[in-house]
Amino acid sequence: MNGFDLGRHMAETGQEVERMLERLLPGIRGTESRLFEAMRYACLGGGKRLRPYLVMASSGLFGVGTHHALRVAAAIECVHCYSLVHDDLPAMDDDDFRRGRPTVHKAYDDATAILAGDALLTLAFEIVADPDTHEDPQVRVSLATALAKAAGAAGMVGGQMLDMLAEEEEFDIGAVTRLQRLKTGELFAFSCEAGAILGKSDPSRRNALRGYAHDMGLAFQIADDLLDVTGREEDLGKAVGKDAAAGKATFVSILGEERAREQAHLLADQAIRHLEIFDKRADPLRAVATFVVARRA
Ligand code: GRG
Repeated sequence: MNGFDLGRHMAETGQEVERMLERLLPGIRGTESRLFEAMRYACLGGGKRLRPYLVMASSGLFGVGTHHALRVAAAIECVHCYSLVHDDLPAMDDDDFRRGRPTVHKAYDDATAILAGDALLTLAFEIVADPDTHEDPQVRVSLATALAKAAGAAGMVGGQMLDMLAEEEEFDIGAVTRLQRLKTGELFAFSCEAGAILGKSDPSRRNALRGYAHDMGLAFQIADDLLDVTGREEDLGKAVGKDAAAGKATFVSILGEERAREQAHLLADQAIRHLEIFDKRADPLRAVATFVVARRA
């Protein structure tokens, strides 16, 4: 990975994704412009753009055209932003700050936040299904199916249900692992598989990317749990200490800080080993696995 500058690479990709989102999000006009404004507020000008970066990095392994990859990158960011908007609502995590500014329901109102989230989710599927995303309809169907599975009841939404239940029920390490695999891991898996789908790769490469994503996703989540305990609000742009206050079982509450940190590093190493079948074009993905456990935000 000699000389690979992940920070610069992510920042450049983030700008390209921002421009694509600018184009794909509805312009602020018409009587319902409040909705369009809230959608743009939710998506533009913030976040690490990690999922879009994974789409671009996995696409790089298969020689996928930048325009096609960027459209899928924008679609996954729309799904991610919808999930953050809904997660922040009073009926869920009830958060006032996200990405260093008021959450969408604080800047607008609850109903507008619900509608903006709904519209972002559906926009993601509109983007993926558009022929401009890929000329082959079979590829578009595969993308839509994989995205639906990752975002829906068998993926992120199911994981969010488990997350709500974790406030009332005792979750052991196995249950917390499953919760996180669904809640955050499946969107990471989609992001990594997207390049393989766009590039019509063989199943073994797609499976290797799925294995990478799951281990990297868990490492990311353990780091997230650690940041909830040790991080600073000004770095994270959101409240900290919420899991402990809600009495929620997390990797850190079960394993303790030290073992959780060790586990995160083990998972990051394991994630990198899934990439052995790829050449140096997989260096961006290798660097991401290292980054997610070292990050401060
Ligand atoms: C409401 C259907 C529904 C789902 C919500 C993903 C999720 C499910 C909620 C997010 C809550 C949360 C803080 C989860 C911890 C891990 C996580 C997804 C953090 C946010 O992702 P980052 O760090 O955020 O990639 P940025 O802002 O950088 O994009």
